[in-house]
Amino acid sequence: MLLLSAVFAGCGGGGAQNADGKTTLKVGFGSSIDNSSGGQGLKKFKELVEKESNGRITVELFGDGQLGNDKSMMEALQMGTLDMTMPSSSPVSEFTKAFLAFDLPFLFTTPEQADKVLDGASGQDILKTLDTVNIKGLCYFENGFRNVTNSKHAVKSVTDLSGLKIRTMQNPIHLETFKLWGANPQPMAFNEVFTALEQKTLDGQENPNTLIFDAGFYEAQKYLTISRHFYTPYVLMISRKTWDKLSPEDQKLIQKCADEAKVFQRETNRRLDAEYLQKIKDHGLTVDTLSPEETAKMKEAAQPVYDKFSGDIGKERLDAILKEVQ
Ligand code: TK8
Repeated sequence: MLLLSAVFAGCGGGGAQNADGKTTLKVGFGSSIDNSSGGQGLKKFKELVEKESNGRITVELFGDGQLGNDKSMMEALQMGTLDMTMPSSSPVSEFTKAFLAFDLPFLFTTPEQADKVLDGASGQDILKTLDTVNIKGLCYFENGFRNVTNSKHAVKSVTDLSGLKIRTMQNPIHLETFKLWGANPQPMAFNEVFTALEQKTLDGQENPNTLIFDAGFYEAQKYLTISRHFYTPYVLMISRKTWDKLSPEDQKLIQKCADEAKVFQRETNRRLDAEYLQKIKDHGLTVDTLSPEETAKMKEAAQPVYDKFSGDIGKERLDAILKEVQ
């Protein structure tokens, strides 16, 4: 048995130190490295780590879901066959339910509120639950406020969502919320969405402006509603197996570079959100902004999910977040 595990540990795992004392960290990501804000944040992380370690640690970035989707890359981290990834928080809830907190509709209205909760006690406590699934959570980057697009008609009120086939992430709160809004939600992995929109097996989807542009969804959609119905953080994470192989100094270095890259990435995302919205408009999509009255109606209609998932999130944890948001 001992012999067997020694053999397995030696084969193909990530983060192994080479004979010359150098370490390579392989990072997988679902969206593009060059154009998405998440990708640019990862590039900043790579640049910082390689500089601060004087080239002793190399970071290799693989974008566009080349190494899998959010869920399968997390599974690879658990097995130690991939070092790092950065899923949206929503699929992370399949591994630890505490992350469901961030899926609550209209939880945050400003990015500053999100920063406060994510970087504060509640966000850090939720990040720590990854310890229970063999993963070390480093920090939160920003995917952002999500908006609805579709190819059928303008969505200006919750009733306009009625019957629309909308792709959601594989997440029970997102699914339940869109059902409460009268839509026909279709959970699907990110890398399957473009084709489904193009082939009209879906009417619409929901994502931040940056990804609606970056993933080319605008090419298959006619209407965008600035609804900001969910806020999604990205969770930057590293395999526990990789983490445990690093020296305490290198662990510190990685954490510091992650925190620095986070600041850069959030700024970049907030800039690109407006820039890419303009590009989407330039492409001819009809853009509506949900009015405060309609936003209030949608929030009200979705209220049951707060109670329904409070047990999964943890009641104390949820109460603390709601207090921090106020
Ligand atoms: C890949 C996903 C994506 C997410 C989704 O990067 O699945 O809609 O918004 O960003 O994490």
